[in-house]
Amino acid sequence: MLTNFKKEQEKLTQAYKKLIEYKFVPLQRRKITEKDIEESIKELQEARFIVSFCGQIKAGKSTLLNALLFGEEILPAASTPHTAKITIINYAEEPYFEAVYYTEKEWKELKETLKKEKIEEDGVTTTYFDKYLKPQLNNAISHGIYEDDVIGKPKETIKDLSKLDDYVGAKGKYMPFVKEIHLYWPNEILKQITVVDTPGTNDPNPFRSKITENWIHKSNAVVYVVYAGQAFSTADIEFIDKYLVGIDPDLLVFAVNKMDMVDKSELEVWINKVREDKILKARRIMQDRDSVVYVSGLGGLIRKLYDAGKLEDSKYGEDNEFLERLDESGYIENPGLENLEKVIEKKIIKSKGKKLLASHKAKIKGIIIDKITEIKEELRLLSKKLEFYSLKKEELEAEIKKYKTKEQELAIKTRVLNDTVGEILAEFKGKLQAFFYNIERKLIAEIRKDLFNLSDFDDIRINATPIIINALIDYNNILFSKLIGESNYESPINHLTDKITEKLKAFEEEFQGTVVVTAGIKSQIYTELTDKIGELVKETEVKTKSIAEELSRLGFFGTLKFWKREDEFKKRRDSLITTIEQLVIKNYFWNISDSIYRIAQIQANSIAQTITKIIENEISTILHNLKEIQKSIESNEHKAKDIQEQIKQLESTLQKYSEFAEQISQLIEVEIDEIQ
Ligand SMILES: Nc1nc2c(ncn2[C@@H]2O[C@H](COP(=O)(O)OP(=O)(O)O)[C@@H](O)[C@H]2O)c(=O)[nH]1
Ligand SMILES: [Mg+2]
Repeated sequence: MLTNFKKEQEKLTQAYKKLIEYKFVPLQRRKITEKDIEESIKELQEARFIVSFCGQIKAGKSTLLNALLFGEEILPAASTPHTAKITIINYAEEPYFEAVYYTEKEWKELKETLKKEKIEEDGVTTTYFDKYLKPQLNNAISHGIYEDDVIGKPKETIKDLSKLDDYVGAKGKYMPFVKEIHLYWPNEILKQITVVDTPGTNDPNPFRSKITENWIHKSNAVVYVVYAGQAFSTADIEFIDKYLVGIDPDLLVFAVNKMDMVDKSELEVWINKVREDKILKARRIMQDRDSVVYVSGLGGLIRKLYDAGKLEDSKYGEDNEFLERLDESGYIENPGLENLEKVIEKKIIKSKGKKLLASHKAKIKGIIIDKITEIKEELRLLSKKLEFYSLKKEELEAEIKKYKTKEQELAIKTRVLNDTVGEILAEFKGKLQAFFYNIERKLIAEIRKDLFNLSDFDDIRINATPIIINALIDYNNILFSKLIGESNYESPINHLTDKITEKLKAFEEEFQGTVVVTAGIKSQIYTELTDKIGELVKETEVKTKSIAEELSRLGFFGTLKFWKREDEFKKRRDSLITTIEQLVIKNYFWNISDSIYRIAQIQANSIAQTITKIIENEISTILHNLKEIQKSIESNEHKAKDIQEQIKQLESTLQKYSEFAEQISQLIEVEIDEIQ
């Protein structure tokens, strides 16, 4: 029995083991560990089913089980009415049984119930207690067993199965006090199936019928045994009504027993008729062809006894006539037990086995999917990270480009600034020279006129210097008003400051913090010029005086004839004028012009320098930023490389897992779409 189920079970166990071997666990997502898998394997291995056998007394349940499970007569079977005890059969390496006695409370209740349960026999009314229990108790007493000796006592364990009759046999001395029997036998199939031999129908014992009902409801397959000679009698229908109503019809097997005693084709006609019963039809009972199985329990048992060489020593060994008849029926040769086993297995699989296998398959599939999803998710996160770094790189490279452009722009600006200042100064120089040339020319013309009026050397000595100095003082005033005067548009200085304001305005605005104070240039020039001119006037005075004095000393003509003296005076006067022009006036103006230019140059350059410094600061900030960006690009590249390596590894991991998953999915025949 259960061969297919076991195969599936083995495959699933292997699949679970592969999950561990291939490291599908631990699974982070659902916190599934190796231990959980081991538990699942245990749960799968320990999967148990319950199959209960029920039916009327003497239908042959015990005989059928003896044939199916033991191969010898372990469960007492008898042709006389036999008192049934519910017997729960499980696996053990060595056979033994346990007798469970009624508790005191149960015993008291039982007796009361049986005393109330009336039965009629041959016109005489009596109770179950008087008819059945009382003689049983008397029988026990005759063996020296009183109820106080066993009722309420813990269950007893007995190794000798031949003693079973003492506990369940009609004449058993403990029999009346036993509530149920647990029987253990070394048949592999019992490792997975608990078999329950239930008492017959119409049992007045309320405990037994309750226990029977409980076991039937817990069962994964229920075998209802009917006696072929009286198949589906009223009593059977009553039993079906009482116990099998709540049972899924898919779990029910009808074992028509003692087939060796009837004509099969006749019986089948009857069974087909029964099948048509409205009530059975409505409840879907027996509707499935598979659910009716024809067997001979006794034929099966004898066959097994024979095969094991135990037939001769058994109680059937002597009865040759009986054996011959049985043999002729063909039911020793083929007792139908294999078919019964197959049907029972089908029911078990249909009820619980399939669900169980499916749930384990689903578990395995779920773990595989989760593992693969886990890796895919990890991959997705890594690619996202990688994408982030590549975007970041683009961003940083764009920034570098921006900064480099800015740097170039700034470098150009510095050049433009210096060029502009150079141009402004050059223009200023030209204007300044023209300005002074103009003034100088006029002044020289004026001085020359006055100096020409000087009549003799004394006149020169006394008046030449005041003429020049006065003219200079006059011109100095003119100079100031023309040079710096607010309203004078021709003033080279106004022109200069206008130009500076105009040309450097943009720089000033762009580089905040720079203040081009053109007014400052003017006042600077003014102060410096005032000092300078004062100095120059004094210097000039001294210079002219000394020239004039030198000339007046030259006024002594000595032996020069008087008619020649007039010419000599003019010559000397003209030479004085030329000297004054060259040495004094020109020098004076050059000096002033030069001084003004220097001041303007210093001022303009200082403005340019201030702006340049700011630009340079900006450039150095840019260079610093560029370095930082370059550093981040490098570090990002490093990280991206790491991630790429991780992705590569994870991809090969995923590939490996997919292959393993494929293997497992083929093993347990489950399709897993998510593998790819
Ligand atoms: N001919 C024949 N007799 C059987 C078969 N199975 C059981 N019996 C007999 O029917 C009687 C009652 O059987 P038993 O197993 O005690 O029935 P239970 O009360 O349902 O457990 C016994 O005498 C068995 O030998 C069978 O397949 N063929
Ligand atoms: Mg029995």
